[in-house]
Amino acid sequence: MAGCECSSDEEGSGASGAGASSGTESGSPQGSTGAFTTSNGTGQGTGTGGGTCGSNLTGTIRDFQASHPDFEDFLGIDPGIVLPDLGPDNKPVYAGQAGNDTTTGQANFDQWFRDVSGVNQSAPFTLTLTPSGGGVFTFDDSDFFPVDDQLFGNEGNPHNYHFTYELHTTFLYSGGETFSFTGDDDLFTFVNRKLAIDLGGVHGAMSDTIDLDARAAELGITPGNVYQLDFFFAERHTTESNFRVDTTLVFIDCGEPPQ
Ligand SMILES: [Ca+2]
Ligand SMILES: [Ca+2]
Ligand SMILES: [Ca+2]
Repeated sequence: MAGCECSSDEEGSGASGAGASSGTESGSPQGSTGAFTTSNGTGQGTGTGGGTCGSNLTGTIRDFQASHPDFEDFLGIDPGIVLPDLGPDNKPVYAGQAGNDTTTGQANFDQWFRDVSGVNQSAPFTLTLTPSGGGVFTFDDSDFFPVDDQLFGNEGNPHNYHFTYELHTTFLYSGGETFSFTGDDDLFTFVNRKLAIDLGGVHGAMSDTIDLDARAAELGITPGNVYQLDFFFAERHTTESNFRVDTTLVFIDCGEPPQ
C-alpha cells in the first residue's frame, strides 16, 4: 500500500465525485449500545465498538483554503513531521522543517489543529462506526468530503478539499485490540500520548495498524486500564480523500470538539 509519489496525489480524476459523500454530519448519538462489558481478556467478541458512546465519536473538522502554504503545493510521503510524544495541550508537536519537506515551518503547522481566525474555520464532525464482523467496527468513506459547500466552500473544485480532522477519545484496553487506518493524506494517531501511527505526507491511500498487545510495552499500556486515543488527519491535496478506520477498541469517551 505504498503511497504514490508520482505526479499527482492520487490517481482518481476529479470527475468521479458523483457518489454522494455518505458520512455527513448526522451527529445524533443514536444507536447507543449502552454500558460496555469488560470481560477481561476477551476484548474481541465483546466489542461494542462504541462502549457507552454507541459508535459515534465526535471531533473537529478545520477547513483551510488551497492557498495555505502547507496545502496543495507538496507531494510525497513524509514521516517524522511530529514528535513521538503528544504535546501537553493534547496537540501534535512539530518536529521541525528539516527532513519534513511537505511542511513550511512551525507557525504554519501549528495552524493545522488549532482554530486560527482567518486561516481556518471549524465544525464538529461525528464518525459513526458500524459493525463489520468479527468484533470489528468500521468507518469507511473513499469519498471523504464532510464539508462540501460549507465553511470555506469548494473553491471551484468538485469538493471542499484541504481540511483537517481532530478527534480525542479514550478506550478500555482489555487485550487483543487493534486499530487500523487507511487513507490520505497525513494521519497521526497517538495511544497513551505516544505516536503509534505516522502516515505523514501528501500521498495516495496508505494503511497502518496498531496491534496494541504487540506494542504494549512501547506504548506503556496494560490491560484493564483506560487510555487516551488522539487522532489527527489532514486532507492536503486534490483529488481524492480516503478515510477508513477499522477497530476492535471499545471507546468509552465520545470525543468532543476541543476548545
Ligand atoms: Ca519527514
Ligand atoms: Ca477547504
Ligand atoms: Ca488527498
